[in-house]
Amino acid sequence: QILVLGASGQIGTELTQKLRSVYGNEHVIASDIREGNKEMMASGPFEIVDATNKKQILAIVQKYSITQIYLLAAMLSATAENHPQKAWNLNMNSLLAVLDLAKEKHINQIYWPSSIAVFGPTTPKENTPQKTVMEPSTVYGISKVAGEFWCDYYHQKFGVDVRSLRYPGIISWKTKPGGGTTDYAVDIYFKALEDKKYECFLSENTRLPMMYMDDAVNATIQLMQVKPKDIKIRNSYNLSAIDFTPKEIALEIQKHIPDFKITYKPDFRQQIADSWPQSIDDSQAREDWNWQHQFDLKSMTADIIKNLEKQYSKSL
Ligand code: VAH
Repeated sequence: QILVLGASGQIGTELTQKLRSVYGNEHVIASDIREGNKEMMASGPFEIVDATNKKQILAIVQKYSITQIYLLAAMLSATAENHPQKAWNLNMNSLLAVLDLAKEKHINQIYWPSSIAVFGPTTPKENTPQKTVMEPSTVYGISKVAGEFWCDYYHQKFGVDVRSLRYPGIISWKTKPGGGTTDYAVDIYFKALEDKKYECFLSENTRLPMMYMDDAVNATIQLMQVKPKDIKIRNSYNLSAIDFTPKEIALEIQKHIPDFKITYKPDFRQQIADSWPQSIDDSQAREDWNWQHQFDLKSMTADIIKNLEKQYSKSL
């Protein structure tokens, strides 16, 4: 039995649906502090849960005999800069609550996402290695570094089976992200279809590591299915697929929508983006559990535009 915390968010929404298709609707309990989209609410059990409240989580764990938790509740990088204390409380207390439930043997497996935001201005920017300097300059990054150390600690000390990936920017079309620095690469597709123009909050040559949602969801489920002995990294695996700049994604969109126009007006998020790597070396994930991505910028763009066009024509 699986519990997804943060199931109504950008990744939670698609992860829940994929888990339901793999393990069966009744075996995947979705939860969040707000309801999810129609598809999720209709396809299986849903519970309102505050992910920082251990008692509430335990009640659900017992009600459904949960064995695995995917913890997707978090405050992202840009929002966290404006609400540091709230971000720390949400990002840390939810993780510690779930780690404790595993330590106390209420559950036996945890997935927790880390991020390339664990890296900072002093980290090598290109092909950032698995083991390198982690001196983040954002509140979000600090919470992810601390979280990674907690995961490793609970594994070493109490044998907790916790697994983690350092996600790059995740690009989706079903649910929008909220409050991240990589959100532009989602917004741009919606704006391209709605008004054929987009004002980007990052500058044209800001290169960041990114990944299509389908790849991210597959990596997550794949990691959770690996035999424990094959998981060599217990803080968090580097994970990568593609990297591009706002200019490059705009050019790709123009192949489908020739009169699409992009303008640039960098804001405070530019500094966050500038502190992160441009590309990631994820060879350890590829070696240890055979990680492979499917989508590049071209195939991802074609897939998103095809799906959004379908969605817009339905809503007309
Ligand atoms: C953010 N999407 O922008 C997140 C992420 C790689 C960055 O973790 O905050």
